[in-house]
Formats: sequence, structure tokens, C-alpha cells
Amino acid sequence: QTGYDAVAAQEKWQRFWADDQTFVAHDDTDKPRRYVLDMFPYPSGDLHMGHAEAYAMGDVIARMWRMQGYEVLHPIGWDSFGLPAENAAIKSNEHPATWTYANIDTQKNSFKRYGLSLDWTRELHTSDPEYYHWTQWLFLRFHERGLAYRKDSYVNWCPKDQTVLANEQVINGLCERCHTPVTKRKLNQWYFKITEYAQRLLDDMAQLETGWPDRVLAMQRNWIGRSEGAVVEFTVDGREDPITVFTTRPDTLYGATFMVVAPDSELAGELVTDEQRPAFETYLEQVKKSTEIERQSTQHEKTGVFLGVHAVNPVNGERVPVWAADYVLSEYGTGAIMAVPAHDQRDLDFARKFGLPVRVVIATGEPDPGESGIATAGDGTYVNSGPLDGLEGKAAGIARTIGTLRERGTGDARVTYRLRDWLLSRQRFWGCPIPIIHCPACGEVPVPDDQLPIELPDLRGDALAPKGTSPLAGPAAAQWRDVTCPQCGGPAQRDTDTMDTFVDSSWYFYRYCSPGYADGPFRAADVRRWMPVQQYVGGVEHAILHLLYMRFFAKVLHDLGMIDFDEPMERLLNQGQVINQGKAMSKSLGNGVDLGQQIDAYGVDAVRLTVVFAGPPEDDIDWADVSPASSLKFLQRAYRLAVEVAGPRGADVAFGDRTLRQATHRAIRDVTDLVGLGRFNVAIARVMELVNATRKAIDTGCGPQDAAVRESVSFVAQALSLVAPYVAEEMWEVLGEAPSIANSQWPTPDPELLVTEAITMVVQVQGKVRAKLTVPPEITETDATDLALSDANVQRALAGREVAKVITRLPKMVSIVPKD
Ligand code: ANZ
Ligand code: ZN
Repeated sequence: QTGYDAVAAQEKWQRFWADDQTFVAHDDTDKPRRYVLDMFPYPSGDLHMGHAEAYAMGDVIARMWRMQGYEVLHPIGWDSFGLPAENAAIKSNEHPATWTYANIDTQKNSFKRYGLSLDWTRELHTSDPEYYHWTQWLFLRFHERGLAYRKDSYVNWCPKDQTVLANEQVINGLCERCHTPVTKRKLNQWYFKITEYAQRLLDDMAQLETGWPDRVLAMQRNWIGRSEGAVVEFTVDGREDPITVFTTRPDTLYGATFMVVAPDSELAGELVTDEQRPAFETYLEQVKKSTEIERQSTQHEKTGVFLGVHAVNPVNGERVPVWAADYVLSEYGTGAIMAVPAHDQRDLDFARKFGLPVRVVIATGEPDPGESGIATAGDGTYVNSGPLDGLEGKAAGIARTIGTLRERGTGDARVTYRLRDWLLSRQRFWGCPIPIIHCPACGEVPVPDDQLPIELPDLRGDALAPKGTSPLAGPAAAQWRDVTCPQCGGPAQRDTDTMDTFVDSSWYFYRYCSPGYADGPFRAADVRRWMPVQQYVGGVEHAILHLLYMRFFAKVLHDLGMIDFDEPMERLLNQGQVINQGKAMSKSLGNGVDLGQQIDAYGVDAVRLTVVFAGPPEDDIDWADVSPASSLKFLQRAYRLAVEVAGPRGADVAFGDRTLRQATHRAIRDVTDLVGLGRFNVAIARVMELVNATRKAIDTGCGPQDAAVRESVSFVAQALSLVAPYVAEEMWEVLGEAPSIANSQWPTPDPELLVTEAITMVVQVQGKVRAKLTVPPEITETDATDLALSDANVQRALAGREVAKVITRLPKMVSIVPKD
């Protein structure tokens, strides 16, 4: 028998691993522990190529650590609340749970077939009351600390899905899901106060610098968007409260010739005079239709209305007009600015359009912005700025202005963040109910802990259809909604929103440590045992949202005294995407690759090997460039080696063929290092080289029964088990070893066999020996050529002539042929 039967092997070893409980993590053990976590899947359909890649990468690490002697926790669960289930339920007139749990069944089978070393005993579903009980409990802890609150605000609204969208779910002004243009709507919504943690989220990134990709940290830093500046108060005629602005350039205060407030801020509505109100209202309606991205764009045509009032500049007493314009956002800074057209381009564009004055306060030597239309932002000497006149440099100007403002009580230094609070209300059914009761007498009353979980009622079909409010606010849910107030016993109503599913996914990895725990979200001792997670694996599409939210949750849990670390994920691997023919796979392009079909054709092992071997884990894989057929051929070659070795164990390996042993031990060293560095594809290339060396030793060297061959093939099997577990188990069995290979001991290289004897490499120029160099036996073509060409004698022999050809016979000879 020469080939291994992929289908038979898959079935055989799946059954074995399940019966043997090979991948169950033991709480009770003396071994050191490691926690490898894959971002849990959303059960949208069957497993697809994207999953295939992500989970293959995580499994390399989990299996390696297991063989290295760690007790590995590698759990799996389901992010099972969410809109697709609800939409499917509306269509099929069923409960969203039906669709969800049916999909989970399908996917689960595929996951098992895919041969991942997962601990299924800790499986969880965020849509189980058993789980969301604790999501609600955590919400109440946030609520107690003032970290969950409600406010009225304009929210992004998808008119098609009839739901609120977080800023992050609006992509270029369109709904992330259905691509409908997003509009604005005023609603009373629940928020998490993530802004209170903005600075800590920034500071603690220091802990992530070695383990997380730089680009993810950069994206988070940008998203948080720390900005240093000042607040300045401008008084308004006939009004008690001043207008407070946030500026990064308080030093330009003498150049502030008008003010602008966000049209959709409360302040604008308060300030506008009766005379200007109609124009303002018309403008506001228009603004509500545009997206934030359009509003912030410098290309965006400047629009605005005068509000009819003037404010007083605190440094020079000048009266400046107050306008409303959409380039000022209500949610950033204070929602109002002092406009300095000479030194800020957007203010200048606005001033030129509406004929407002432009006053230069920093002489930079550049053309007058009022004439050129180009604002000057550089450093220079202050002019037209009272006591600042003659001063050089903005650092000095800013410091001095803040000093003055502070003395007079009209301003102060201020740090602002771009980060907004996390809008968590969703007007949808298939999510975690918010455990709050609204009582006409007592107001917002938390559901007492002992009444949790608040389970979803049984709604289906048309009761779930989008009507602009939550299905839980509709008539079908009246019985569920009407309750008595826990405080006064009077009639009251449940909150009818459900939570953003990002809440569910912000704490699932703690739950894996205490599956089924009934007295809290997790047991502190369990989390202390397993966490922080040593390796987190998932897509870069989560670089901001999920990864920021879960970091925020960790900090709150830390402050609640529930965990003793504040960063839950030590290392992060963002795998690339699987694309086809250079493009993302999509139905419309018809370039989708079906994972099931690939597995049917080539087997799990070959597909997994292909995915991991395709390139660095972070890079995209173009399925048009890879060949699962050649992966399968390689696996068969490796398997045949084991078949040839099979038979009684030979002599002591110490007497085995030295050349092959050296190749094996160098491969052990390299594969160990490369996997540790996340360079899985290069590690596989090394295994392929070892397979070739072993083949050569069998065919033209020591023959199959030499102990060095068994040693080499054993390592090949172990290394292959990282990506091709079925064939690896088969090889292990053929070699006569006890299953499972997953529990075998990863070898350590013998230092004595790593010593590389030096080889003399002869360098010829035009057939004449010009140099003898000492090189390692495994020297590569490029290294040998570079080394030869940089030798002084070789250079002299070349005498400046160009090289026509380099012929190598490695590692012994390099022959250089010069031109002419
Ligand atoms: C006066 C000024 C003069 C400004 C100048 C800039 C240059 P970052 O760095 O992004 O924080 N600003 C403040 N709040 C705003 C809002 N809600 N919507 C739109 N723009 C707003 O930018 C801070 C600067 O952006 C602030 O400093 C303010 O304009 C503007 F030569 O104030 B500046
Ligand atoms: Zn009450």
C-alpha cells in the first residue's frame, strides 16, 4: 500500500480524538499552561475559506505548544446573536434560534472534519440564556459605575434595516450590511462610556508593542485620536452660558474672526435668533442627510447659516459673528470652534465663501491667505496679537495664551479624544435584552441580579419585521414587556432594545475558563489559571472595534476587581484573506472557492497545508496561485517514507547516518524557531527539504532501515501534524508509535549535530582559481555568489569587467565568467 486514504483517515482520527478526549484542557495539571484563542465564528452558514485560513494558523500554534509539553487551552464557541438570523427568521417565519442553531450544527461538523485541536467541552453560544445571563449581569455592573448610560442623540440610521448603526458600521456613508445610504435620526440610546478609558487604552498599548502587529496598534491609536489643545470661553450677548470651543491653536486667538457651531448640536438650536430660525431649520434638515465623512472632507463645498448672534473674544474683547456650519461636528471637542481663517484651511474656505474677514496673526513669509486662498500653518512671528507680538514659535505662543486664559478664568489646557462612547442599543430582537425596567415613578430601574437572565420572548416571522422600533416594543411582545417595578411594585416596562453583539464578544474568552459556571460570568481562579491569552488569532477587520472593545471590557473588569491583568491578549496574529484571481471572493464575480469542495477533492490535510504554505500568515492568499493537488502529492511522498521505515525499530540512533541526522536536527532547530516566530510557511519549506533529504538517503545512501531515517521521518510526521494532522497520525501509527501524535514530545535538536563543518568553496574566474573560501555546507546560491564576488582577489581578477555568467556547484565551487 502506497497512498494514504484521506477520507478514511479523517473519519478514523476524528473518532479517536473524540473518544480519547485528546484536546480537552485540564484545569488540574502540573504542566505549564498556554491559552490559544481563535476569534469565535459567527454561524452564518457553513465553514468557508476565510475560516479555513484563520483556524489553520491558530492550530499550528496550539499543536506545537501541546507537543512542547504545555497544557493547552484551545476553545471554541459561537457568536450567535445577530441580524442575519433575524432576517432569515422573518423570511421563513421561524424563530431566529432555529436558523442559528441549525447553522451551528452544520459548521460544527465541518470544524470537526477540519481536524482542529479544539476543546469542545467548553463550547458556548452567546445566544444561550446561560451565557447572556452574564452579559446582562456585566451590563448592570457597568451601569452601577455610571459606565452604561442613556442619552438623546443623532444616530446613524439605516432606513432599510431600520436600525441604528455604530459609526464603524457606516462605510463611506453606506450601511455596512446592505449598502443603503445612512441617514440621521434622534433617539434615546444606551452607551458605554469607553471615552473614560481613552487614555488608559492608549497607555496600555505599551504592553502590546512586542506581541501585536504595529498596524493594529497604529489603527487603534488613530481611532482614539488624542489631541492636545485648550478650551476657550466666548461670552454671548444676552446669554449666561458662554460658548466653549476646543482648539489646538489657542495662540491664534487674535485671528479668530468668527465662530462656528455644529448645526446639529443643542447649542445651535439655543443660540439662533427668531429671525434666523427658519433659515437655520432648513439648513439643519439638509445637514442631517449628509454623512460625517462628507462633512469632514476638505473637498466638501462649505455651507452654513448665520445664527444672528455675536460672541466676545476673551483676549481682545472683539465681537465676532456666530455661524452654524456642517464642517463642525457636534460630537467632537465641544461641538463649537473659533474660526481662524488665516491659519486653518477649512475656516479660510468658509470665510471666502461668506465674505468674512481674514486676519493674519503669524507672519510666516508666505503669501497673504486672504488673497492666495491658502491658509498658512507654519511657525513664524506673532503679529496683530497684542502681548504676543514679536514672539516666535507656536510652542511659546500656546503656553503663553493658555497662561493668560487661565489667569482670567476664560480657558485652560485640554486634551480631547476622537473616540466616542460606544453606542450599544440595537432596535432588534436577536440580541441580549438590556436588563433595565422603566418605571413612570422610579425612572430607570436595574433588574435585580436574582431575576436574571431576562430571556427573550418567543417572537417570530412578522413580529420581527423592521418597523422602526424594536420588535420588543411591538404588540407581540406586550406580555413580556409589561412588568411590575422592582422598586415600587407599580406598573412598568422592560427596556426594549437589545445589545450590540460586540458586547457579547467582549468577554467570551473569560467564560471558556469557567464553562457552565453558575455564580458569575467566570470564576476568578479559573481566569487566573489560564489568562492572559498567549496567542489570539483573527482577521484584521477587527483591528479596531472588537479589539478595542474587549480591551475596554478588560479594564473595567480589572477595576471591578474581577481580573488582575489589564490586557487580555498578549500576542495577536492577524491572518490575511483568501482571495481568488487577485480579487476578494464574491457571488457577483463568481470567483468563490468552496471549502467543502476543496476538501472533497484533496482532503483536509492537503487544503490546510496549502493554506499555511501559501505565504506569510499575514498576507492574502490568492487561490489561483496555489495548488492543493501538489500539496496532496507531497503528503503522499511523506507518507510513503513512513511506510518504508515501518518494521521493527533498528539500531541505536546514535549509530545512524550522520549526514541525515545533521539534516534532521537542523530542521528541528529551524522549524521550532520559525513556528515560534509565526513564519509557518518557511517552516513547512524546511520540512519539505527534509523529506527530500530523507528520500535521497533511502535511495542512494543508508537505505530505509537506518535509524537516522526513522528519526527523520518521525520528525517529519510531528512537524506535519501542525498542518496535516490526519496523515501525521497515520504516519505515526505506521511507525509503530502510540497515538496520538498530538501528545508526542516535540524533539530538541542535539547541539553536537548542529555543528556545521566548514567546507572549502573554490572560486574561479575564467577557469582560474582565484580564491578558496570557507562556507557552511548549506550555503545558498545567492550567498555563494555574493561572497565570491566580494572577494578582493576575485575583484582584482575581474578588473572592472562586468559578469556575464556565474556557474555554481554548491557548496564546492563558484565559477565566474566575465564579459568579453
Ligand atoms: C482654531 C484653529 C486655528 C484650529 C488653527 C486649527 C488651526 P484635531 O487636531 O483634529 O484635534 N475643531 C475643533 N472641534 C471641532 C469640531 N467639533 N468639528 C470640526 N473641527 C473642530 O483638530 C482640532 C482643531 O479642529 C481645532 O483647532 C479646531 O480648529 C477644529 F490655525 O481651532 B482649531
Ligand atoms: Zn417604580
